[in-house]
Amino acid sequence: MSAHTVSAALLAFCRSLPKIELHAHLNGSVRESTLQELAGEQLKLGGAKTLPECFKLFDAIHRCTTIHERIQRIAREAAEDFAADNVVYLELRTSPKVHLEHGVTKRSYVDAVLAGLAEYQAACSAVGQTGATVRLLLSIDRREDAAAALATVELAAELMPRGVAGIDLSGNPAAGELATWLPALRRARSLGLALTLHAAEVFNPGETAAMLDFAPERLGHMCCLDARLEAQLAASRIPIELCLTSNLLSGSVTRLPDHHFAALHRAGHPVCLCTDDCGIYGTSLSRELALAGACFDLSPAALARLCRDAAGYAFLPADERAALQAREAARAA
Ligand code: 6MZ
Repeated sequence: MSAHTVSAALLAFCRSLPKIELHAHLNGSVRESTLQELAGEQLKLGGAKTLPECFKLFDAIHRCTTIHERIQRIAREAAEDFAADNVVYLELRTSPKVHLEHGVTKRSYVDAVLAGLAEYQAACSAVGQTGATVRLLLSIDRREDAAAALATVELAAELMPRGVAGIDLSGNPAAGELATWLPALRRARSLGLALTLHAAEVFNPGETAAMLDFAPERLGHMCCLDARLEAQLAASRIPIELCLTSNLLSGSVTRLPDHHFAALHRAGHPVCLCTDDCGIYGTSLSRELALAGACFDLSPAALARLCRDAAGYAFLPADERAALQAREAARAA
């Protein structure tokens, strides 16, 4: 469901662009058909959901997906689906979960995700294709305490050689306090993990100012700012992951034409368009680009530039990021 339609031609153009997805939650990107198979008729995706409704839905999704074989399957399918949408570089994020009734520990959960991604890569190699490059970010859930957050960070550091590239802070913005996770976030930084924080999905000026002061490599959302925070953000030049459909359907913005993408893009602030939860919100990265094109009157060249610029914000070592940027530039030429 969406109040906005985009033309088939614009959508086709956006599909043809090689894209970079930097903000996608694994369990939010679950295929509707897979969820229906796993959960039966009890769970329905699609439609507008307030943030609290959205987090209730996540709890229900987690109850049926947090089993090793299922999480492996969902990870493989997510990589397949983004690649089918012509995403060439994907950063997928997920919070490592403990479900002892199914023998799931944070470590075994992430192993299952990595096994799903390896399965995707193997299937590509088997048909002589390179496939999308996929990196994993581990999320700290705002319901977690300091020790659980630190455990996620230590796990991420250990798994860097297997494709874990950074740490995200996400979850219900009404839960918890930044001070709880700061020691873990500082530890992540000292271990060389890149950081992205969900910020200002709801109005919380003290926390948002502290997050900006902390200066993560990227920020997600940044919807609810006052003039002072806008100035602090502008001065920071921190790249922002923007998710149009998610913000609209969850009510963080009221109308797409008023989305802060417009002002940030106009001001030349570094931004990238992302899906957030393409399964829950029934979207794709191509569709998000097409929506931006239609709502903010962006030319095809401007849309292509958005994709290319996103390569510069990837959580990759400088040489790999430069190679990704060079590939994007060569494709555009
Ligand atoms: C904040 C969100 C989110 O980690 O189980 N998540 N956190 N704001 C949002 N905006 C809509 N969408 C998803 O994926 C689902 C988890 O990602 C976070 C929530 O913690 C959610 O439980 P994983 O793979």
